[in-house]
Amino acid sequence: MSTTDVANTAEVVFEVSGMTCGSCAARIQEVLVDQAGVEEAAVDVASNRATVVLAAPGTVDGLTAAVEEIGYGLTPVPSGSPA
Ligand SMILES: [Cu+2]
Repeated sequence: MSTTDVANTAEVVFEVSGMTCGSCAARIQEVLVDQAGVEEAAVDVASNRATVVLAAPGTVDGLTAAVEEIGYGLTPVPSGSPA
């Protein structure tokens, strides 16, 4: 229940868990773009990554919770870490 602050960036990369195929990725992407403050979301099943573009830097707890609700896990990847 901690708050995840993502400072100084509007683009956040997440590690996605529980995703096994393209339709998982599509579901997750649909949920992400539906969240307030999200401008764009791209989910890549091959790398288990989701890239979200936020309208403004802020917390991403709502995104994590929304994705957990449909049965997947979302963990922010610190910016600057190797792909
Ligand atoms: Cu699937």
